[in-house]
Amino acid sequence: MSNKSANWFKQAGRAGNPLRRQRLRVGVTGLSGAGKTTFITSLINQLENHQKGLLAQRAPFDRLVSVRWRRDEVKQPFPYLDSLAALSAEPATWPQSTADLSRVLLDLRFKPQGLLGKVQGTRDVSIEILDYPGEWLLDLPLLNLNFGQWCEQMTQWLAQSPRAELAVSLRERLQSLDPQAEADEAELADLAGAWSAFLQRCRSDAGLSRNQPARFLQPGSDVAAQMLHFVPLLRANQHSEGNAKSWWGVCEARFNYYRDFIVRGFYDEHFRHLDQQVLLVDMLTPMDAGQAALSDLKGAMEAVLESFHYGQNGFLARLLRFRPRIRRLALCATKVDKVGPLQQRAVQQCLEDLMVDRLADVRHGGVEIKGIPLSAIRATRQEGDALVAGLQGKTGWVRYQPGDIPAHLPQSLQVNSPQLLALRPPPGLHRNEPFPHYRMDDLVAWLLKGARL
Ligand SMILES: Nc1nc2c(ncn2[C@@H]2O[C@H](COP(=O)(O)OP(=O)(O)OP(=O)(O)O)[C@@H](O)[C@H]2O)c(=O)[nH]1
Ligand SMILES: [Mg+2]
Repeated sequence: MSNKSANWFKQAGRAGNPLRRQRLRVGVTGLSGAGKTTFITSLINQLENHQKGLLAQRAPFDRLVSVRWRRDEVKQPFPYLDSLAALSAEPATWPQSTADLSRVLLDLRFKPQGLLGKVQGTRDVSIEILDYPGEWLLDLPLLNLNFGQWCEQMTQWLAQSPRAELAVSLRERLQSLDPQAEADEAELADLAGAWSAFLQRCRSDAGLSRNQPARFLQPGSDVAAQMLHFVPLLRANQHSEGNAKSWWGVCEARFNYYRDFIVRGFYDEHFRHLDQQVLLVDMLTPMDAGQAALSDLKGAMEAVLESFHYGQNGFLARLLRFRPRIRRLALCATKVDKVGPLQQRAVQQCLEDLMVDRLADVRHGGVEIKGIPLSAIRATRQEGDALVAGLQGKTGWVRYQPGDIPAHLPQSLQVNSPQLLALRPPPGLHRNEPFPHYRMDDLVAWLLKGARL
């Protein structure tokens, strides 16, 4: 990732009066399919239409004078218009899964409050957000591993169900490689392709979250294809060695490049300045896929959260210009419009149960955590006990009774999930009207609490 793009925050801050402008750097964190792009699209839409929807009725938005979504000065701007085009198509479709980084910059201007406020003039706040393919987050734990350790971890994972069955003959092929023997580039390229196909099966057939290296599934625009030609060597461990031409030498060099430039570059850009984080989690899909998917989600989220810096900045840390730490965290179960109103709280509770240990650590570090079950764009409407919605790719409507969600997640992670349907967005969405949602207003108000208005 280039320095040019890493500097976008700085460039963005120059417009307007930088002395009076506060910047909220919001980390929207979520695995692939968690709902980040839909959330960001809805966030821009709700703010652009702050005078009409639920926002208009609550503080501090009653003092919000104007909102501007900036795209010209921003490198790789968030494709807001593309998302809107998909959502307002006939029949409506969801925004595409994200293939590369993009950036959001929103300027908000608030009217002053009280007498003192009038003297001080208006208050300007910028909200800065990155959107990226959620898969990339799964690479963050690689920052703490060397190639040998990664090989050991993959050997362990491949020995267990369901990865063992999904790896099929690939595991045997990898086991037959002698790390010290001379590498064959053509075979390595073929094996890397087979590893990508295996990761794809893990994701789509078993609903697994931890699919590494993530760029094998979603390369992005900044990686040369050949740099992704490496695989774990199942006969290697952290004490292995080999010359530069051996399987070990070639794979280790590419792994190191991947870790030190690609993963580190993404980490630096995404996490450099965060001061608050919105953690989006789709709980319903893994609840539907079953126990293995839930425990993989738990492992993935815990590993991802390890990479963030939480808690207060001490005086010494500020003095020495250490990286700012996240002080506020919103934990959101997404897409809760798929279940009935009474179950929405239960989905959020199940998420908090799943993450209980890690949340306790984060809270202990002095971070304020707020749980908000969320639907960025509500696709269902309620009719009595039933929900009515349209199915993806179809016209017409279905009426259905979502099943029950347990009040708490069982220790065994064994749940009977509710009926989950692939819903399409609601009809009639337009840029100049606030999208129907569930608790986006609470979330936006929470975000703004991080600013001095
Ligand atoms: N019913 C409903 N479905 C949603 C909502 N938000 C997202 N979805 C569904 O979840 C899918 C994934 O949402 P995205 O916003 O693309 O997720 P993402 O986190 O950006 O995923 P990546 O780009 O792959 O990292 C969408 O295609 C929708 O099917 C919501 O508020 N309600
Ligand atoms: Mg996305």
